[in-house]
Amino acid sequence: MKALITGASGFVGPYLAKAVRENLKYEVVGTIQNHNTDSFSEGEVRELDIMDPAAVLALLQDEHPQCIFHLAAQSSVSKSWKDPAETVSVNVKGTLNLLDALRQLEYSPKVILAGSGEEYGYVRPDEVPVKEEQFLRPGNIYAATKAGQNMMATVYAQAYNLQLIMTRSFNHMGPGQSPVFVVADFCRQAVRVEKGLQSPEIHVGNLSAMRDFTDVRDVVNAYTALAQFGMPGETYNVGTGRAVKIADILDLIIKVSGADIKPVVDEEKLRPVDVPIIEPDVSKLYKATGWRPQIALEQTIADTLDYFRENEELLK
Ligand code: A2R
Repeated sequence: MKALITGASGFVGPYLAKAVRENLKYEVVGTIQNHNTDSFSEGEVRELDIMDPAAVLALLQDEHPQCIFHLAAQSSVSKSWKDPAETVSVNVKGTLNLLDALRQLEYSPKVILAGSGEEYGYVRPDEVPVKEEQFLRPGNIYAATKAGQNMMATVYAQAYNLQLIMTRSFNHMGPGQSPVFVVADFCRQAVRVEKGLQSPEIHVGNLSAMRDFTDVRDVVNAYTALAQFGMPGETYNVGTGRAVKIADILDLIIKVSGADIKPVVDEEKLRPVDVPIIEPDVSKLYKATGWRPQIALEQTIADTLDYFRENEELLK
């Protein structure tokens, strides 16, 4: 049995490949879009530009995977402000290319499409915890494209009887994540302080927002569980179900690091927080799969700090 992972060389892909081998016992084929075949080493590598519909169909016909995890995306909210056209192209047209290729196959593989908790956007405090039926009010182009992906996949699942399972995944964290994301950013700064590369201060933005953070190693186990037990045509929130204040995460990072660090508010990072709390209701995922997050926040932070300690080139 074979699983195909699109966008395999990103943050989630290598963890997912390992989980697929361990949990599902499938062999893994991962697609990369650059020519650097070293960028994915957890399985067989195929080059694929998701923007090329003929190439997507040819790859599926050639590999004949029983299961597909669609991760390929322009995944950065800030980049989606700077280059909305690219984000729409990859996330909407790229996903449509995959869906349309699936429609043309002579069999129907299970497909997990990675969506985002950002799709909910402006959530009122009385709407928390958000269920999958919640009205979507995306607040940025990335979120809008992921909401579009979800809607397109829902239509294709019904119209063509495809086995499409959609996620709305909340914040991920863990070793290997880019420091454009808050937990990796704070951990990197803490390690820079430890090594004397910056004054004993962590530059922070708004710390009052509450968000749900899940270790990437738990997230990928949820994806393999959905591949086994998820219902085609359905959407599942993926998260711990417990929002944490960013300020508390920072305190924990400082505690786990052990370095003497003071937070300093940086005007550049200080964005207004329109949505004070986003917390998902994850009971649908729990009931369908039995999945539960296993890794404590302290452990993720310790591992992420170690990752930056071991990769000094990332501290420059
Ligand atoms: O830009 P690259 O070469 O690193 O490749 C990225 C890939 N990708 C594409 N693949 C094929 N054709 C394209 N036109 C194309 N554009 C981008 O998608 C990268 O390897 C992958 C996305 O990885 P990350 O940005 O690291 O996302 P992450 O954190 O692994 O999230 C996985 C999924 C995404 O759909 C997120 O939106 C969702 O989970 O939360």
